[in-house]
Amino acid sequence: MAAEWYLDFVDLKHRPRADEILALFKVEPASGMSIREAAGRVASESSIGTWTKLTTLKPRMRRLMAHVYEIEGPWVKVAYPLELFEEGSVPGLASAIAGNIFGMKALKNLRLVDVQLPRKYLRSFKGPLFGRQVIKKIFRRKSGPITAVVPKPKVGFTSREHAAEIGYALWRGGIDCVKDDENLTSQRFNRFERRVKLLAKFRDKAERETGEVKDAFINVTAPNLRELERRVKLVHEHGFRYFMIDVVVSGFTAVQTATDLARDYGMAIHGHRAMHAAFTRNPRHGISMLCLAKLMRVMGVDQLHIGTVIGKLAGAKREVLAIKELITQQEVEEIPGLRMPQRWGEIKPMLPVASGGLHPGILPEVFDIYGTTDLVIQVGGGTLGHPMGAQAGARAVVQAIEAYKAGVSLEEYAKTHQELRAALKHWGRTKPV
Ligand code: CAP
Ligand code: MG
Repeated sequence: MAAEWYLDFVDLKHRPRADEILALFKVEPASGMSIREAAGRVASESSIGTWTKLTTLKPRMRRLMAHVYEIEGPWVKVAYPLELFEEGSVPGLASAIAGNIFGMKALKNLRLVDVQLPRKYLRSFKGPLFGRQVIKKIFRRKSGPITAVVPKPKVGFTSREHAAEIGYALWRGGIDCVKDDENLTSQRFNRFERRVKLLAKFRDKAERETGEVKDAFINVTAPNLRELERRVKLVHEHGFRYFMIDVVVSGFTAVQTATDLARDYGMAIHGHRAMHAAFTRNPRHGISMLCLAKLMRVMGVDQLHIGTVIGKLAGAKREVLAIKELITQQEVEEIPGLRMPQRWGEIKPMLPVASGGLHPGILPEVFDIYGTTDLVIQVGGGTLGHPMGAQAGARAVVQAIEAYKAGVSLEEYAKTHQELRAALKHWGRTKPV
């Protein structure tokens, strides 16, 4: 009897059942290791195996084994019986299919590209409460884009400066949502409670004065789940329809807690993905952004940063488009090496958020990629760096959207709109790096 049983997990004749979870990995074996042996280790360690055969394994447990059912070059597909996983738990899923396997010595690199989730499993999740319906239900408009601006510098303002000076100016300039930055939580100079209170006060004032719906993406990212819950409640009690959470640094348990709370309070969630690139950026290792976005939709985040293609942060066009389609459609097809087929059943779509290095001069390119109807755009530096100040910066963003929607070039529109003119003079069509 061989001590190892990794190859027992490879069965290229296995035909995945409709209720199995299927994962696509890119596998780079360590030197001296065949792809078959390496793939077997992935299926084993991510289901019921370990480095040796176990004398405690009862025959009935074999049905929980995952199976490598396809190997094509470096691409390996693994089928997991649904019974392996707790229903409705992304932490439970991730600890298996995205757990120990990334550290195995037998693998030089391992990339989880995508995971195909069966209907039966998806039914144990609720998905987003609003998704794209935020446009209609919160902003009472027919189409997007929803506009958001982060007061910059990202941190440093007092709560009063944040709300009364910058936030208010942005709302008055025509922006829908004042957004907290990912690293603004509850620092000494800008405590959470005070920021929420003051933002509510100036939101009401801006709403009264403009007659428009105004909201904020206030960051509830907290040191623990109790505090997270307290912060969500506080935001809700101050009349906001949204809150924001840093979905990666907070962790999957926090995200699922947040989505439950959001349902209780009838709120939408803005997901910021800070830290994702630590595991999504290297195409040979880690977890793809597409896979992360899929898990966020499953858990019920309403809108998520997925990149701009042209802004300051990494993300290739082909991938961003594949993610956009995945999170906005009810059914998507396979793209070899990039995406698995997925049917979403009852799970609502999410809204993509384009952010990072945007300014009025390059917004048309973002709209060419994303369209304008189902989209959130965030323009931080590209508003707060405007030579005429925050409110004019906000106006320039709004004017760029108006021009695009009217089918007029920015230069043409700028002739009669001084804020846009100043923005174009300042930044032109620069693509920041
Ligand atoms: C953008 C931003 C966002 C990034 C995150 C920032 O600011 O607020 O955190 O967009 O990246 O701090 O960089 P600017 P992504 O508008 O000033 O660039 O959306 O790719 O997750
Ligand atoms: Mg930021």
